[in-house]
Amino acid sequence: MTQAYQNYIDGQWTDASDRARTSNLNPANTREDLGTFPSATRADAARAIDAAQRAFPSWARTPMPQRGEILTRAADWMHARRDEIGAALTREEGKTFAEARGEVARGVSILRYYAGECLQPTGEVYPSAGAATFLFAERVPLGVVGLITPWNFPCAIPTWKMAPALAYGNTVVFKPAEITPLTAWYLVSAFEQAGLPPGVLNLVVGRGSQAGQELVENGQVKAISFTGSNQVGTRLAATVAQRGGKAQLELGGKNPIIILNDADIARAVELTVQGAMLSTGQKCTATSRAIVTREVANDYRDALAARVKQLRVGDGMQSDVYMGPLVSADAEKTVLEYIALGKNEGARLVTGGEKLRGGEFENGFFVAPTIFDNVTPDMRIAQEEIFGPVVSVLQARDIDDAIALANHTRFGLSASVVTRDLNLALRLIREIEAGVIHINSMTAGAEPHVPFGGTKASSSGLREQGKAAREFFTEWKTVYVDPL
Ligand code: UN1
Repeated sequence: MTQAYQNYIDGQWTDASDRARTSNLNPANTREDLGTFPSATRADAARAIDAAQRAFPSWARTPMPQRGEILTRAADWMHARRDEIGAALTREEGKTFAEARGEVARGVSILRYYAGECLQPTGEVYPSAGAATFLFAERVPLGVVGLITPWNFPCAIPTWKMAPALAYGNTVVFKPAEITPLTAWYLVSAFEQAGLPPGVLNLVVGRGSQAGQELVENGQVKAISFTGSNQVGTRLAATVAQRGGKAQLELGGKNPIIILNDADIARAVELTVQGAMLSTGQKCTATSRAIVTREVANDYRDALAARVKQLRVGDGMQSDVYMGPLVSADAEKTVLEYIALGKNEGARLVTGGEKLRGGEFENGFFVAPTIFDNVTPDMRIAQEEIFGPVVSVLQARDIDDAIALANHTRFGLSASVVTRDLNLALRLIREIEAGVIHINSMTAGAEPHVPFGGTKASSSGLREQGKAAREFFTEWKTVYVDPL
């Protein structure tokens, strides 16, 4: 018997009003069913919003240090179950257990960081033109916020939205991606076990077109934080803006690694492989373009191909596997279409390029790690987000050309530069259009206490994480106090 999971509304685990249920299948082996989940309707989401609205005044008045203690208890609960939650994450999303466990550990760090933020100043005192005036401005919560999160980081991304939202006094309706609801269930359970009052955090598992749409359109929801596709995100932001709400969007990327003449080729290859192939390339921060100066291009490409050919692909629960499956049949189809497109566009397939079949691959969505070279800047595989284990190698004439190529994209999330030359590194830090720059580390990765987000089409609205998150999840209240 597979377990039947429920939504969490107003402190109660509850079925959706529509009885339809969806099975949560393991992308490494679709014969494994991890349980059935409800499909929340708009009415269910509206009930969750009402509950969050009712819970708001008292949560906003709860002393911040007390809110912080609840975050700490949720962190402790997750930390104690990190192996169990990590395994659930691997089995529903596909990334390796080492990565999944690391992601749970990241979730724990994020909760602890925002527990600490609950003891930080909440405003500023200003000088006033009035001799006796006490003038201050305080950051106050917004009210009900909606969190719409993707499947690729089903623990870290919801946590980095939820932790600041709750710490700063908002109440939350959380709609995770419907294909990774089990990690979301653990996350909400952590807060339930930590003693979060009813209605402060509500979980609605369902489709974007139903539960998601209600969050976007319901006037009680003051802000939506969304991570996902550009197509959905920009539509969502327009609707939210029209009703006076606030939106924070984290969208796509086409992140380059730039390899300059002086780079250590072995290191450059390792950073490319980590950035491109971990999580099967399914990160908005994944490396998808390798821009390499002409003199070292052949050496780099050959070394990269040799390394990629060695990567062990398989079920992420096996300890020797480097790269798991794609998350779903749809994701696999999209990646295979891009590979076909790359060939048609005239790029040269160096390695990979096919679906892996038979044996351990038979019931999963496995695609071989893939490298293209002879990629030119306007090819669609050099411009569009593939979200899979595919790297396009582009040759640059010189450093100016490398910078121009790096910026020749509508995205601007992250970039990585491999060089020992400090002057060059400083120049690239200045000239590359990206929200996050790595010198000699991979394009992916985000520590909890620093701002995270992109420029150009990669993000819109205020940054996530660190102290920056406060700007999105609060607003100013300015107070003049005069004696009578
Ligand atoms: C990371 O690189 O570790 O959806 C985080 C994504 C990004 C988060 C990346 N918003 O992949």
